[in-house]
Amino acid sequence: MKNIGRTLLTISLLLTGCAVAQADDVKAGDLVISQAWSRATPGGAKVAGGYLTIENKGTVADKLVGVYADIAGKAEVHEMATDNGVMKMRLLDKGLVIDPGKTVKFAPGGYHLMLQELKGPFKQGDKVPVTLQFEKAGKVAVSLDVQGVGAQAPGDSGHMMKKMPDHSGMKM
Ligand SMILES: [Cu+2]
Repeated sequence: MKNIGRTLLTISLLLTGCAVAQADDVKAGDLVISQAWSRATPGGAKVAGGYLTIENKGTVADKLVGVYADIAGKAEVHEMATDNGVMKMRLLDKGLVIDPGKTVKFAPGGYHLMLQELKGPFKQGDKVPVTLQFEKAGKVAVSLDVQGVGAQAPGDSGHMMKKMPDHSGMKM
């Protein structure tokens, strides 16, 4: 009986360990996805950005071709860039190539997951499940850790409220 108890304890510890590791890094084939986060949506906002880091540890390129989220009526992969001094974003309708040996970081002011037609607010501390669709690695489920309203990075409390380009007030 004692041994069984110990075995069960070991198993549950192992399971807990796995769950914790998954919240941070998600492995799918040669890809490692980490630091998935988003921001709390202020009063009734219907759009939110999703940010994460994708590392390709393999020897062939893969491509992020789509994103899905139950909470969003529409979800897309976007890029934000300065065009003649004006910040603009565009839909990456041909997907985003993740070259072998490279790490692509999604962040405010750059690549982002654009979640639109939100069915509910994002609150700080929430975990928002989204599914990434890769050409080779297939569907990969990740969850976005929701940070404070003004956060610029995961773990950022958002109190600084730096003036960085983001979606608030942007027109599509
Ligand atoms: Cu966008």
